[in-house]
Amino acid sequence: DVKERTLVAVKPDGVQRRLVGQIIQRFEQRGFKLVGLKMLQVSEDLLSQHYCQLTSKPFYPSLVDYMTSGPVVVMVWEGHNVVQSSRTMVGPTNPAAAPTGTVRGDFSIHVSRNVVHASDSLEGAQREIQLWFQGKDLLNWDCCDQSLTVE
Ligand code: DAT
Ligand code: MG
Repeated sequence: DVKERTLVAVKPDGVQRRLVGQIIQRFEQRGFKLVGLKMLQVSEDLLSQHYCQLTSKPFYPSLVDYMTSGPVVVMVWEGHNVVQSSRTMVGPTNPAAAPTGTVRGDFSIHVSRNVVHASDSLEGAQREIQLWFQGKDLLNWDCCDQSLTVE
């Protein structure tokens, strides 16, 4: 499905370290299409909905502190197999286990400061996109090189 979409976010450490451009560049050069983008300071309420499966974890309070410590840049990327490919590009949750060449493997060393978020499944992506974006803020547009990246 060439219209598959996923949510990717540069977390506060990634914004502070000026990694936004390099992270966007990786998704652009892979061939995915940017259909939504914004910068915001995350509220605790939004974060608890985003991470609803993690709120009872022991690390959740420090995750809240980290994720609300500064602005995030949140994006929706579209393209063939984008959910799974984005997870591969981002790398494992723990940067210590992340291969070089992944965002986490190239830019981070510790699970509590892993630079970037990407949705983990189609259903998760749909849920997260609805949580972070209003439908009107996601654009349907034709990219001139589409016939060169998918059949
Ligand atoms: P991912 O971000 O790879 O989807 P996740 O959804 O399991 O991983 O967890 C969300 C975030 O929570 C993760 O990016 C960093 C933080 N986190 C997860 N496990 C952690 C742990 N054991 N200690 C500290 N932070 C953790
Ligand atoms: Mg996750």
